[in-house]
Amino acid sequence: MEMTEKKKRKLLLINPINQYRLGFSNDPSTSYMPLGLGIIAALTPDHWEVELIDESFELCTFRPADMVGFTAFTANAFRAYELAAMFRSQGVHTVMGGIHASMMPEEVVNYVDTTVSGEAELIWPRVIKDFEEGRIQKLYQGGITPVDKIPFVRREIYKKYPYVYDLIQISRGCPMGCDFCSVTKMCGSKYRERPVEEVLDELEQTDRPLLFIVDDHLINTNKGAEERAIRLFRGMVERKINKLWFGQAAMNFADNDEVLHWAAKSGCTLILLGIEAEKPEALKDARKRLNLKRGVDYYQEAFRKIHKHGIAVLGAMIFGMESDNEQDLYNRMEFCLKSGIDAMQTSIMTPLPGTDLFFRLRDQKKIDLCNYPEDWKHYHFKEATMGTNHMTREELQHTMRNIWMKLYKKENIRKMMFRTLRKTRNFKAAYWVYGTNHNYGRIVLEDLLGDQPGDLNRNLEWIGSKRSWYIRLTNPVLTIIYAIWWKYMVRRFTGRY
Ligand code: B12
Ligand code: SF4
Repeated sequence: MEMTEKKKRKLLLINPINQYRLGFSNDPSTSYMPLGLGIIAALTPDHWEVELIDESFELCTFRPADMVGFTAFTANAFRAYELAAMFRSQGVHTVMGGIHASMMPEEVVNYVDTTVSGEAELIWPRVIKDFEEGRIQKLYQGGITPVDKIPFVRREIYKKYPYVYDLIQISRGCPMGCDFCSVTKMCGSKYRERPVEEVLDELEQTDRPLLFIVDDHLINTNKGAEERAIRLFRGMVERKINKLWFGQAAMNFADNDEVLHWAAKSGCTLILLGIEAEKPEALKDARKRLNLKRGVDYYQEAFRKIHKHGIAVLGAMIFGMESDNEQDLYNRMEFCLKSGIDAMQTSIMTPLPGTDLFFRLRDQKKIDLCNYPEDWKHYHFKEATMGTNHMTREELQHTMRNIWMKLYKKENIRKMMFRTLRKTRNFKAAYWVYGTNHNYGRIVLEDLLGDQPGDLNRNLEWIGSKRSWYIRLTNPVLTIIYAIWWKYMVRRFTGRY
């Protein structure tokens, strides 16, 4: 036994984090487990020891290994290259996969020993075998995985870190092909839906009280999707998979009352809706067909239906579409404030590599931050990398700073919390919304955070400034609510750790 243990090869799986802008990794409550690496771990044979290093929690330093595997979003790609250089200088074989490697394999091959483009399920066993046999190649194409070949995520690798959420993926692919999005390019245009029973079995292996279903569309647009969703949510209730969860969906999430009923019953508390814009011209820019088809007038009706079931809405909005002018940005801000969305994800349009938007704007020489790979570190959606047809990059950035200061102002997010409570009559939803808006505020205003007078503290208050009457008035109310619910909430929202 001891002999076999000694002979095991070592695979380090690394989630590199952009050190220039931490983004979601700024806070443990928004540091999510890298699911792709859990799949790689599941596909790796037993005679390999696998260890995860997640830079959301610790900086990666050199440690001996036979092979290092990086995953990376575009915003983290440059950091992956820095780390790869460190491991390569010590003779460790480096491999990179994930979305950036899939969209930019021709770049990635210059910085790591082996690049894996596309999904890993069908190709990773071969990569490992080739490595063991001394004939590993520079580039592998993974392609699209048939749904029955997707393994359960090997969750034990996440145990070393205090992730607040469990993550699960129940389907891949999207036929919509929006202009700015890489999902159709990465995962193909057909929905690949895992069998409901299998998803429920995997869910039973998760043990955190909070869950994030990462699918881009919780309810796909194909035939039978609603019925399938109901089976899933009902199955969660029947199997007593007791979670508070959030997911991502398109506007069709609100179509069917029975779907909403079972979603809520199974613990759905917050749903991210890809709204993107309230202006049809901007939706046309982005080829956001689904929203155009419904019409922007439908949005509020959808929010109302969702609220009725006690679920809060996280509106994903994009600012800086090609046709946007300054007034459009302020109109979008007003929409965020008044439309009835509860939490606000407000991103700056960013040309992700591999998307139609990227190729078009690159050819038109409209992307300002294009000194790759260094400039990928700006591609985290909180920094303008280009202007619009009516604004320069600097004007866009400046306007966004003003808008963010208004949207994520402490008074405003507190008002939004009380509004959510009124509309959903769900305290958990209101609390989640409050935390989410706080987190987004910290992410978009990251460069203003500090502990000196004039800085913004982590509670989104200006250090040295007097508190407004609204904050002073509502503080006692919140104190009472916390006193009653605090223990329960801490247990729910921080997991068992
Ligand atoms: C979950 C998710 C998140 C989570 C992150 C969870 C996490 N820790 O990874 C959260 C909510 C934090 C998030 C945030 C953002 N996200 Co996001 N997110 C996703 C989503 C919906 C699913 C990713 C996922 O878990 N998939 C399931 C796993 C199994 O798939 P996978 O990671 O691709 O892994 C497979 C392969 O890539 C490969 N692989 C992966 N890693 C490795 C490593 C090796 C060594 C090998 C060999 C293979 C390999 O094998 C796996 C199995 O086939 C994708 C969309 C999508 N469908 O992919 C967008 C996506 C990844 N996100 C995206 C974006 C843009 C963002 C944001 C910037 C959005 C915003 N407006 O703020 C932020 C910023 C994130 C940041 N750190 O900078 C883009 C990224 C594009 C890019 N080129 O970088 C995507 C593709 C969506 C899109 N619209 O295009 N996101
Ligand atoms: S934005 Fe949503 S609907 Fe559009 S391609 Fe991406 S995943 Fe599909």
